[in-house]
Amino acid sequence: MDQQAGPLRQERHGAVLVLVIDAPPVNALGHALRAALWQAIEAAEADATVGAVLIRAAGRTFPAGADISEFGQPPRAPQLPDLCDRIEACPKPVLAAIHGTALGGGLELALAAHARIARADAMLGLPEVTLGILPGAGGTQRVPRLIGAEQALRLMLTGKPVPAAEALALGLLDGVVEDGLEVAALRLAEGLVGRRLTATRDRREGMRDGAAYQTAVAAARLAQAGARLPAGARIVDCVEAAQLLPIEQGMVFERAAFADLVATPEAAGLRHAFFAERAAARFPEAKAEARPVAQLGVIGAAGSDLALLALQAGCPVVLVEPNRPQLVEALERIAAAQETAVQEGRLTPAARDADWERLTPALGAAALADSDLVLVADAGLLAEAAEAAPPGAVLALTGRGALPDSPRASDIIGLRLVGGRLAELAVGPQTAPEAVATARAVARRLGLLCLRAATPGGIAGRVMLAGRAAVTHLLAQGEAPARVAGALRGFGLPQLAPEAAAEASETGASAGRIIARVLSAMANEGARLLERGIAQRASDIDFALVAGLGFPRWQGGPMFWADQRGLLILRRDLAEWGQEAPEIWAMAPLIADLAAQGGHFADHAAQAGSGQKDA
Ligand code: 3H9
Repeated sequence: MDQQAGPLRQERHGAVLVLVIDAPPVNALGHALRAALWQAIEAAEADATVGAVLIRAAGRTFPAGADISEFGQPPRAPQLPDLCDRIEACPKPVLAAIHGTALGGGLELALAAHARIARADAMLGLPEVTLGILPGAGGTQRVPRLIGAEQALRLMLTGKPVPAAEALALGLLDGVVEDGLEVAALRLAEGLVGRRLTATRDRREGMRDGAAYQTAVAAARLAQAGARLPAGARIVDCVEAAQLLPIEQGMVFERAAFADLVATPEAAGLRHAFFAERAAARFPEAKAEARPVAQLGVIGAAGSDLALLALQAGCPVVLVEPNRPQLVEALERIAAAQETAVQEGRLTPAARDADWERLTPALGAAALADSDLVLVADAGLLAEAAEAAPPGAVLALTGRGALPDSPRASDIIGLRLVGGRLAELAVGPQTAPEAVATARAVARRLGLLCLRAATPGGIAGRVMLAGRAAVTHLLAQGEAPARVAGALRGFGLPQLAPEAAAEASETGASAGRIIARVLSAMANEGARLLERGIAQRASDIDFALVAGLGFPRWQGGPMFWADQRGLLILRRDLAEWGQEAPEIWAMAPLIADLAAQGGHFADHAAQAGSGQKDA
């Protein structure tokens, strides 16, 4: 009989027990799922009628890893490494059938099974390093046993997933099917009934050439020398241990390294950045339908950078600038950027020529008659653009400031490019949800990450400016430029360092004091943006700084920094420094309110903070 309960479903097909993981959205291996898998394996082992076990997943993907939200909390048994060992020790063959993404702990689970089959479009990877940790469920020990040190280190140190075909060639998989994974996997499992397969821990394919293994470890160790984050070096140590130690000890070694890394502040910052990025993707307008955009208009020479992005994305672009010399300059800027791209091998001459064919320069706004979205890079030209663009076209202002009143207010939105990677979308009270959805779809098409702000927006820029003001104040008060620069470089914010300062990196008490001054100013400005409803959530501010302005990802962001330090401390500091320079440090009332409740910025959710992701 089939059973349906919780995150694991069980189905019987003759002698094959099929375990279907069903824990949306990404089948992360949280506690309830681990416990259910453990019990199911125990039961399968005890049940004489079960001859083989097949583990597969419902929904869009095989498990995408351990449940990241459980990190930083007390571990709950069964832990993932123990579950993997339990699966591997099952005397009946266990087969994993992979679709979607088998990442991190998900791939480690599959590697603990005795055989693996995947759909051709599946991706397999070990992205733990991007979270400041390492594969901690046996991955550092099992993967090199199968595929050797060089490839194992490539997977673990880059964190980049590989397609199923490559995983098959490497030796991570035993088979790949174009489609019909469920049926193919079941057939395979039926064929395995009664057989005893070699456990991954006992395999040696990747260990045959001991010298090559050592060479790969030595090269990776060299490459990690001086790395800012510790995870890479610990990964190398673990892969080396896989060769030097019996697997039981290798596992203990890995577990200790994982425990060390997961507790580092850098890993906490990277986890915060991971969830901040996903929270920022939740827009209240997620359900609104984006209008189709076949042609993009850009009005104002200052929009040449966006025009270039649009061309690179394959979009037909009309670039309007009424001032002829400025139009020529804008075209020259585009040509120069493309030339550099060609010289650096990022663009072929043929692709460059195709870009130019898609570009229509014009002096008059009338050329925008077929543009479905117009990027207005000069607010003075908005009225002309509004008149020329067809009804329903979205008008996206790329500059600073509030959105102007206009009969077309429902079509108007702010779209500010931050650091070449992030689009801040400033939504006005009258902006239609469809206009938001359209601007977002276009920004994504241009390869940009998106952040929703309420008008006038400018989240990342304002917070960075507050940090800059604090630096200027410290220097004016006589703080040595080299010391300020050293502290900022040490923290990972060289972009705020005074330019002429010497190349030093400062640590210790004085660095801590300088960082506290600068980051408090940034968090204080962030609090003002929250109070005014310009930012939806504190984590959006962190996301904007990390994604747009190079704030070090492992530091999480200024709001995270303040939360970690404690808002009571922030309040104390601001009360003192606000006397000295109120324009920088005068305390935002939100900080006093949250501190009085023992709260954190993370607890503060603006009304617009809900919403859903779109596709
Ligand atoms: C690990 O495995 C450690 C082990 O080696 C050792 C352990 C002892 N956990 O990204 P999306 C949520 S470390 C918890 O928007 P997509 C995410 O927050 C892990 N939650 O979807 C979001 O929630 P919400 C190694 C997770 O289709 C929702 O799922 N694995 C996890 O664009 C949808 O996510 C990784 O680092 C998780 N592991 O991309 C892989 N993953 O809707 C991390 C996702 O509430 N995940 N969520 O905002 C990914 O890279 C992408 O999610 C994936 C799908 C490519 C799978």
